[in-house]
Amino acid sequence: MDLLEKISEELQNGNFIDVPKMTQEALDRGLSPAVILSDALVAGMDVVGEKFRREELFLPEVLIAAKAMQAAMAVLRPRLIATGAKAAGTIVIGTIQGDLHDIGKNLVGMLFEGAGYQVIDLGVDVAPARFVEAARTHKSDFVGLSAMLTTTMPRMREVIESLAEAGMRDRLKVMVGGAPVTEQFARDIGADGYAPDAASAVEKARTLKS
Ligand code: B1M
Repeated sequence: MDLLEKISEELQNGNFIDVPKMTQEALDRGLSPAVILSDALVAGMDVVGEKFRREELFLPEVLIAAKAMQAAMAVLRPRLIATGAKAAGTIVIGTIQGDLHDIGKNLVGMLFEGAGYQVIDLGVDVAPARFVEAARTHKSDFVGLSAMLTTTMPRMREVIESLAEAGMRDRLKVMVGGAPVTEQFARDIGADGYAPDAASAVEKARTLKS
C-alpha cells in the first residue's frame, strides 16, 4: 500500500497521532501538499462520509476522523500558505448559522491566505448579523459562506438579504460553497459566485474582482 493510501486508511480509522506524522513524511518525500490533501485526506474523509451515510460509522467515529484531518491540515498549512504575498483583498468567511462543519471552510480560508488575501474567519454557526458587522468593520471585498447541511443552506440567502438591507450589497461579492451547494442554488439566492472546492474558490474570487 502506498503512503497516500495508508494516510487515507488511518484517517478513516481516526488515528490522529499517526496521520499528521505520515503527512509530514509525505511532504518530506517530496509529495505536493495539494496531492496529499486531495488523494489522501479528502479521499479518506469522503469514505468516512459515505460510511456515515450508510450507518456503518457513527458520530463519534466521524468526529475522531475529523480530528485526524484537522491535525494533518495543521501540518500542511504552512506549505499551503505562500509567504510574503501582498494583500490581494479581504474576505470575511464563516460557516452559516446552525452548521458546525468547519474543515472545508478552513481549507478555503487557508488557500485564500495562500493567494495573498487577508482572511477574517468568523468560525462556525455564524449569524447573518455577524457577517454584516465583520464585512463593515473590515471593509471586506468578499463575504464567503460555507454550508454543509441541506437544512442550513437557506441561511445563505438570509446573509445576502442582510447585506442588502445594510446597503452593502453593491460594494462586495458574496461567494458560497459547501457539499450540498450548487451553482444553480447560488444563482437562485443571488450570490455572485459559487465554487465546488477550495482551489476553484480562489480562482472564482480572482475572476469576480478582475
Ligand atoms: Co456531518 N454531515 N453532520 N459532521 N459530515 C455531512 C455533511 C453529511 C453529508 C454526512 C452524510 O450523511 N453522508 C451529512 C449532511 C446531509 C445533508 O444535509 N445533506 C451530515 C450530517 C447529517 C451531520 C449531522 C446532522 C449528524 C447528526 O448530528 N446526526 C451533524 C450536524 C451538526 C451541525 O453542523 N449542526 C454533523 C456533525 C458532524 C461532525 C461534527 C461529526 C463532523 C464535523 C467536524 C468539523 O467540521 N470540525 C462531521 C463531518 C466530518 C462530516 C463529513 C463526514 C465530512 C465533511 C468534511 O469535512 N469534508 C460529511 C460527509 C461528506 O461531506 N463527505 C458530513 C471534507 C472537506 C474538505 O470537504 O467540507 O465539502 P467539504 O469542503 C469542500 C467543498 O465543499 C468546498 O471546498 C472545500 C474544500 O475543497 N467548500 C467551499 C466548502 N465551503 C466552501 C465555501 C466556498 C467555496 C467552496 O466559498 C465561500
